[in-house]
Amino acid sequence: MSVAFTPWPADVAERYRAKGYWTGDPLTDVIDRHRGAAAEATAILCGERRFRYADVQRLSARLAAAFRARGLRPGDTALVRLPNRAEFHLVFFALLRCGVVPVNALNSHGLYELTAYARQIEPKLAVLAAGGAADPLAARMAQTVGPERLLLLGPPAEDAVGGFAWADGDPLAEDDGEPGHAADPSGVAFFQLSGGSTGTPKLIPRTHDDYLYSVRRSAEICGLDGSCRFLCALPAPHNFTLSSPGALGVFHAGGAVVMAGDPGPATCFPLIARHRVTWAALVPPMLSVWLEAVGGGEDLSSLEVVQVGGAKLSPAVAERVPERLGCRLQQVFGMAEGLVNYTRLDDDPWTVVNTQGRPMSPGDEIRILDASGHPVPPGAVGELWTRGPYTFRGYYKADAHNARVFDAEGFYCSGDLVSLAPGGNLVVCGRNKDQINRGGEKIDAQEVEDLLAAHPAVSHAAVVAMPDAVMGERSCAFVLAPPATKPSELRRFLRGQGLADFKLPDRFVFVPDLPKTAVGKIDKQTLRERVKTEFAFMETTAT
Ligand code: OOB
Repeated sequence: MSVAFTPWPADVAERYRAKGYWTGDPLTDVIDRHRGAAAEATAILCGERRFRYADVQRLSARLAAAFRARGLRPGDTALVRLPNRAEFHLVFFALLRCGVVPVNALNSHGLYELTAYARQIEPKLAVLAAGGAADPLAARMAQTVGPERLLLLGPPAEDAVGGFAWADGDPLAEDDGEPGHAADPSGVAFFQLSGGSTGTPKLIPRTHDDYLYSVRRSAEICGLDGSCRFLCALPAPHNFTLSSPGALGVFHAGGAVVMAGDPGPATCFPLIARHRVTWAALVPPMLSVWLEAVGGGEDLSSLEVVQVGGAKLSPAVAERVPERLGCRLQQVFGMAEGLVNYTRLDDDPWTVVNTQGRPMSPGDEIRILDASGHPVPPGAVGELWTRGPYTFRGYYKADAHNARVFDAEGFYCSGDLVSLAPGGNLVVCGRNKDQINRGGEKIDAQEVEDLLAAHPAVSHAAVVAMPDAVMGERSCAFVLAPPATKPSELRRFLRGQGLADFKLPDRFVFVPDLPKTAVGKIDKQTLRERVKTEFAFMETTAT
């Protein structure tokens, strides 16, 4: 059994194999390739715990055995929501070993998002950090998969597997000694999460072949080797933190991943000093926080490269990195759907500061098109379309949406507005999708609008981006509701539905009417303009 997905056309797949992009190895190869003496090297540092490659192999095999003993089979799916701890990686590799295909939800996702994912994948297994007995998430997941298939992670234990327990109270099965499922490398390894713009969180099937290539190529571009110490401070499942080159790229290179519970300087600066961290990946608002915080006597001298991605970095902030942090900057413009662009480590300073880099693979194909589908002249702004050896060919179970965002040649419309700079580098200029990029965290406007509209006082809601000096963007909800309606009530209502906190509108504006386009749709462009003139760069105290 395997998970259904839209494959690349056979001739294209053949070409990717012939070019050596796809090697036919499973994604677990990033761990298992380290054998003998190399397996003694440190793979993960998490609090006071150190995991060698041999430990990650042994512990993930042990967890895989526990999954098999509970009846999980290749092609089954799993819903995972874990914090930034070593166990995230152990569970990920365990699932890959037994061919169980996970959705790795963000730790900030709530019951709403998890339920939406569960509806799509119908998981046979759920893995969560243990809440209290009354944790509604655990209760719902126990209903969905059964308590005997709900694995709860408790506080860190000496033996990492000892931190896990089945919700029915049974201990984990012993290792069965099975080598594990020989995954079909051309099949789906796991689902990445889409930022979304259509109201339903979309899932992105990623195959072993395509993802492993993106990891290998990223590690190569970044020149990683066994001396790399990578700070995993953004959410571990995010495509940036996981694969650009991320934890998987570092594992591939034989380096060490230092887990940080959050990306703030109070957590990260001591970890950098203690573990001599060489690489860190940040979103732009967090880079600004680091730049402000540095200078308090902390030792950041080990830092070689700080990567920044997920949202547009302003050149003024970019310029300050070498002097303030004493390291190089790399801009990363990527997407969970595939394509990742990097500025290269030997690029000239102008390129590193002013562009978001260029595609990582010679197999990446990009087109910058105007609204009628024609290529724009060099330097002009257009919509970015792409296809390539690690860019997916269709969202999971979303035929109607796929028909809109793919063209007949398999190019995917990213919804980003870009221009081409010298050297083939891209500059991100805006977006043509109904999304808010809140400091790298993507908010699907329609998702929040639909939930707001379910409130009895609300007849319509329109959520748009509001420029913000710190976050780049925050979210503003225009709501057609009686003036007596309170923002706090609407926030409580959204929270009550289990929506992730970062998606709660930062500002509510109550209006008697919403502007309409000629065809009668809500005119979001007018609302965006209104937000820009009325609230731009105001201190955003939530109202
Ligand atoms: C990364 O992935 P996602 O899936 O959370 O978000 C993708 C979208 C892009 O389409 C673009 O709109 C925006 O995030 N974005 C950027 C950017 N990096 C991503 N916009 C401007 N400048 C950048 N540097 O965010 C992601 C995945 C892999 C690596 C890095 C980021």
